[in-house]
Amino acid sequence: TFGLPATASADPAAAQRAKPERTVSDVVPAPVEAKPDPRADFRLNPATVIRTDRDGKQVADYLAGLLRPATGYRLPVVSGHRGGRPAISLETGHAGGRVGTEGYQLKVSPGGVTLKANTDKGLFLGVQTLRQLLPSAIDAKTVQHRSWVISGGTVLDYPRFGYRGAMLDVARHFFTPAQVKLYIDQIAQYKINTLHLHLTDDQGWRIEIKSWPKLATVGGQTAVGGAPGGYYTQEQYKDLVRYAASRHITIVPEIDMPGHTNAAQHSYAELNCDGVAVPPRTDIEVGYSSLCINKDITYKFVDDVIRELSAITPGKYLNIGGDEAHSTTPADYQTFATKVHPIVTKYGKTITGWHDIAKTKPPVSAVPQFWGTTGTDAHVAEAAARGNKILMSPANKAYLDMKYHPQTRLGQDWAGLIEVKTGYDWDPATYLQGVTEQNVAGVEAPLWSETLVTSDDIEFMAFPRLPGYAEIGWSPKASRTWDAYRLRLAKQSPRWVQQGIDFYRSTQVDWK
Ligand code: TNX
Repeated sequence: TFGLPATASADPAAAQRAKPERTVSDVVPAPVEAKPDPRADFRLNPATVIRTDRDGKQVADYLAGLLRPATGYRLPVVSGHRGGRPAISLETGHAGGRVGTEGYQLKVSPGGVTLKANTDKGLFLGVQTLRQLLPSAIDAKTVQHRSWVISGGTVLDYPRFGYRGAMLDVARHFFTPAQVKLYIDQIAQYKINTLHLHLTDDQGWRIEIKSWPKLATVGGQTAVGGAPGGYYTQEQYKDLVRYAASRHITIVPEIDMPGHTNAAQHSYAELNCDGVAVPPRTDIEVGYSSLCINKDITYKFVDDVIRELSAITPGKYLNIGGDEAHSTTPADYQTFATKVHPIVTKYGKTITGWHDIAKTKPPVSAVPQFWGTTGTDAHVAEAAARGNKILMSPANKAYLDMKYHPQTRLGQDWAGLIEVKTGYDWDPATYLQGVTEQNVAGVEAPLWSETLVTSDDIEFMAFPRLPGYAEIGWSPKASRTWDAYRLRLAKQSPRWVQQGIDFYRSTQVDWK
């Protein structure tokens, strides 16, 4: 064939050049403004460099780490101007007020790629967009001999809400630090910026507390259904926090109380009103346990736990649970809240908790997390009226542990079935009476783990729904429609295949 003219059909590289897998309009979450330009594609090549300034160095190294395995290119990270070589330039500062602290501006043209942001976090989030403009094969772990076209055009982007979260329940089943890191990488690509770790529950206590060592060594041994337990040492937790930070994700640790405390009450007899340790529980009942509200030792315990956890948690939020305290009387629940809220404040943290805490009139800085299933909740509406921001996780829309359909192998259905469209087609600023745009802190998608054992299980429930919650939290309301989203979502699936994500192939989406 040597010497034949290179027509479009005979030259696979040219065909790829003509048709990138995705354009700048196909990104998830949908950018605020995206203008595709098919004549402006940029082709990565062995001479490409990644150019950046001091503040962009970490993100540049991260980007190089993403692009090197599949391309096999050197992609050196350089500073300043190196004449002539085609570059991906990451620039911090002077990105304009409009993009704020998390936004970015991206320009892809034949001569190179320029990404500008006011912060390194903005650069990191812009890099997630950039990744999606490359062929899915970019996520392969070994060198692929092919061309690497980045779709041409411009993007101007910033988030609708500051809090875009995922929650992982590591208490019902324990997930190792490596498993949590894998999930962090999976959610980071959709611009999720918060990972809430549900660290304690009836079936297990998962964080080392040095002043109460048996919480971990005894309370950490159990899990649902007799599965092996486990816990994070403080060193392991700090390492997780650091890893998350490298993906610009903040960890919010949760200590659930005064209910969901059986593991603690099993570990220490003195936490029980009658001074007798309770037996361990590995079933999935809720609402039977309570700390002893009228004992001083209870508040010594809470103080110690919050002090130690605050010291290893750089993020501002600490979640104190508060849900389903059916074995605590309303008066005791209020007493407990009145004593515990100042402890959190004393250690410099801002309270989050399930929306049950709204009825205790927490400080206005506190962020109740709405997990109800109907559009009215008087206590939450009153909290919003007092000035509390609300984190939206309505269980019939945003619970990643709900089944997709009656036959889904994993998950529960108490809040309903959540197919991909149901999970996407709602808005956090209109779901709840009395809670409008300015009252909303953001969106979080909780993944409870009663039925989940492996990382495949996590992936099957989180994908394809999680990108939808990321988009609800990030993209302007006006640019979100199910009909357009399902097409963009479909184009994500080849990436998940490359990444080894075991996702649910919903029939609502025509997967690529
Ligand atoms: C309710 S939602 C709970 C959890 C369960 C979950 C299962 C909430 C704040 N509490 O204890 O794991 O349902 O879907």
